Amino acid sequence: VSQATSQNQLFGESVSISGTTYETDTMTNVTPKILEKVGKNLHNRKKHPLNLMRWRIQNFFNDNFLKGRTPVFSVHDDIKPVVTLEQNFDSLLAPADHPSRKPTDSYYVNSSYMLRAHTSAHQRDMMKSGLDAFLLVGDVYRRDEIDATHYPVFHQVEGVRLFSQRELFSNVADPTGLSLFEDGRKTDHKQAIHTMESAKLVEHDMKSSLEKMANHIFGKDIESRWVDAYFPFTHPSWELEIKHQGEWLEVLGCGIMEQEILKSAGVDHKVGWAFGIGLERLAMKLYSIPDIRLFWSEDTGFMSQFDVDDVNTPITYKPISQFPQCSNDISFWLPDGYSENDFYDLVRTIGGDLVEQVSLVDDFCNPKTQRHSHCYRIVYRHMEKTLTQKEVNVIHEAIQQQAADLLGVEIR
Ligand code: FA5
Ligand code: MG
Repeated sequence: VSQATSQNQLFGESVSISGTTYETDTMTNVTPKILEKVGKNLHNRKKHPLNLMRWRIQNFFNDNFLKGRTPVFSVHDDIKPVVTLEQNFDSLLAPADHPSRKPTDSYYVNSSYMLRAHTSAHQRDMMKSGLDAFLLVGDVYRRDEIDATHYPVFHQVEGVRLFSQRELFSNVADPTGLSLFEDGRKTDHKQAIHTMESAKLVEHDMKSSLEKMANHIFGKDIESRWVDAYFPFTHPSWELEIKHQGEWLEVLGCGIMEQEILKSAGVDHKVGWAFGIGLERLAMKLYSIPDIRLFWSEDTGFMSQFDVDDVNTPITYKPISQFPQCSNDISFWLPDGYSENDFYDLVRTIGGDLVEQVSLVDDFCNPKTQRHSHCYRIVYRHMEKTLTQKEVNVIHEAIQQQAADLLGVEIR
């Protein structure tokens, strides 16, 4: 039984997402549990920690980038997360064989639409609509492992800034002879079409802006470093890491936008930079929030701790109380075409937020039959009460049953 068939059993012929109906097909792998999150818009919920984080970032750009008294960056926070595959991948030059396109990594509505895997999915269209500087805040969806820092829905802020030739060279004493473009060679430091001076000025503007943002959020004394990175839609590309309680933490990805994308947006006379930052990761560090599931808690014990009028108020989250964990193992023989992420989704669909972590504890290959089996340990914990072993067993048995029925595994 393929995963695609099982998902169609969940939705039938069509699935409705925020009032729009989409036909399902063999690519469909969204689940009802995931679709429950669409429209929650935690980033727009007043006094939610993700809202506080988003305002810290937005205030930084509003206060530091002004044309007269008007903020340079416009802010967009209610763009729906259903996008075309073309927007999420092709518009950003993702190669046909890029791993992020695999059905095991993203949530597909059908073979034309998906839940965006990053806010970059809107870059091209925002520029095409005439925007030169914008922030875009939104929920993004990825099929991923299950632990305290990974959840299939999280939130990003995308930032884009474009420059005309006059704007980029406005601080150069004598800009005669300088130009943005040349018929050059691609190196580690620049794209073929960019001159070294335009690449370096864009890089400098981006890095100094983002370092200032990190200082605004984490304080003046924070240690940070730039690490070379790769994205299909920027070159060169970097990640910014900050040192937090002795550990380096990746907070954002960024780079000089591929000129081909600006060209497809009709702004090929400009150059620009872009970044994407994850809100949960920042908020977990800034407020000492131990588990990413807490962002979805409706518990007043959680929410009331963020009830502040000034978004810059320092807050240290105090655990409401840690209820005990229960852990149960599940072992099965793998069918052909088995994908771990299919199993993780099934666990989430049935166990919901009671599942704290799923880890592969044994991978066995029978030397005679060459059959593989996996053993996973599922850790259950309720955020707000003690789970009994009996309650856990009911969920665990349902997971075993459905794994056999829907994924075709053979329970050992
Ligand atoms: C991207 O999503 C790129 N679109 C970022 C970008 C934009 C690069 C514009 C260049 C130009 P990445 O997958 O690394 O890249 O995610 C970006 C940020 O989102 C990370 O730095 C991190 O802060 C956050 N993030 C990524 N994955 C997770 C996750 N599973 N849980 C929480 N936060 C995450
Ligand atoms: Mg990354």
